[in-house]
Amino acid sequence: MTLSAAPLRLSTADADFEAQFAARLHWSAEQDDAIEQRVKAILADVRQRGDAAVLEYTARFDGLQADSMAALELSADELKAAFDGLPAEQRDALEQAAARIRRYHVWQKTQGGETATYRDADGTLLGQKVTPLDRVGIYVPGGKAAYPSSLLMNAIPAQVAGVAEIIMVVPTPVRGSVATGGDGGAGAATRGERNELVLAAAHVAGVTRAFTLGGAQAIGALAYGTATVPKVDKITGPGNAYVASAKKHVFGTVGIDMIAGPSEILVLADGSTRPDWVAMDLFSQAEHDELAQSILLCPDAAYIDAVQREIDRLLPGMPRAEIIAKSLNGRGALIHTRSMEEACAISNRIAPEHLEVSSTDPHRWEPLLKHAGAIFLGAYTSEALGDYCAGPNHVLPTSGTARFSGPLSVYDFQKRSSLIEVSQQGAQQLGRIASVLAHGEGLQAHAGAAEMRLVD
Ligand code: HSO
Ligand code: ZN
Repeated sequence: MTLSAAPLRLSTADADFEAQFAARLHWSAEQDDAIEQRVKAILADVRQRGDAAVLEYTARFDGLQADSMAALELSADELKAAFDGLPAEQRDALEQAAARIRRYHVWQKTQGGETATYRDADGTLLGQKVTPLDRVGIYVPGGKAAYPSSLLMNAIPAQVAGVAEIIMVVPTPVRGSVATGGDGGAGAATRGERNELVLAAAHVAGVTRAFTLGGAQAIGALAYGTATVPKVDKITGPGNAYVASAKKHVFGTVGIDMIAGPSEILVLADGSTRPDWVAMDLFSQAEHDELAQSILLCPDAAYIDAVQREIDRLLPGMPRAEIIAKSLNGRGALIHTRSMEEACAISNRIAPEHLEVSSTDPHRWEPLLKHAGAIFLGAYTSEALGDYCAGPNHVLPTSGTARFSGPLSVYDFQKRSSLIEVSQQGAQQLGRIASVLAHGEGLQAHAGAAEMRLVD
């Protein structure tokens, strides 16, 4: 069977454009009730029985047998050994990416991530004190969805924020035949499939502790704490449907980041970029997931034809051609617009996770763009560079949530406390205002506390 990929062709001039556009964009992360029920039961069990429950679920779901939780902990030496065992080229790439990501987030911290105060004329001091979270948990998916780059994107901002302890969990399932033996040490465990690049990235990022745990049981262990796994204050990182559901359930006991949907890219093209570059950028998100969405918006119909020709030419050479084809055929779109201005307006309606402005004059269009997780300006700024090493975070709002939220950041690992120091003089003016409002609310003690501080 020869694969072909033909994203839906639409034109804003078509009478049925709105209906077709809405149908193509439609996406709902439907809750699966069966998953919800199982996750609830696992969480309750982990909460009650701690390590014993976590060990049982890890054996049942991941096939990973351990005689103690200690056997599921990866030592700093093991993480370092994973790093040392990589080819020099991969070690360098990880370190350079980490350094750039760190530098960006250090800069980000200076942009509103530090304690600041001001004084009223009467000497009253007001401001906000910024403090890091004490301990966070980072979930790293296993198997083919394991991205070392995502570990860097979660752990580095936490570290830059000043989080003292970063606890990583990563499932290492045993596939096929049952593995045997253990490595002795703290305890014996079968050895699951480990992703060396992920472990190496954990070394580079400097995680504090790491456990070979996954699924809802790992989220439960982090949220409630067990004798071995420390209870964290916030859990970040992507995961499968069980993990997503578990994160929603533990929200409130701990903070969580976001529940990410499939990846998306929107390319806004004026027709000046090489069409093969744009075709490959569309592929780059499509290859993540059959449900990923790649969209091109362009006022030049001949250019859209050229991109389609490049899609046809390049697809057969892609190792993940099947996933790309399913994604482009099912959710992709090539949209002809009347103008770049109209393309910008449509992009704002979509609020994409990634937005490439593939134009000779990207700064002309950027002011028109309001809603996007990350904006990549100019033909050389492929999203792939941002995914790995440009510096800004690649954990971004999906499914239109860029309308009200932004990238994962240093700020997600900090919190703010208001600072208020009222001077004697300030207490006179504020006391009168507070007294009036307190009486209005019928709260006599509030009024009294304000009035007692009035000098006469
Ligand atoms: N594009 C993904 C991140 C990623 N890409 C990781 C490659 N590896 C979501 O922003
Ligand atoms: Zn990507």
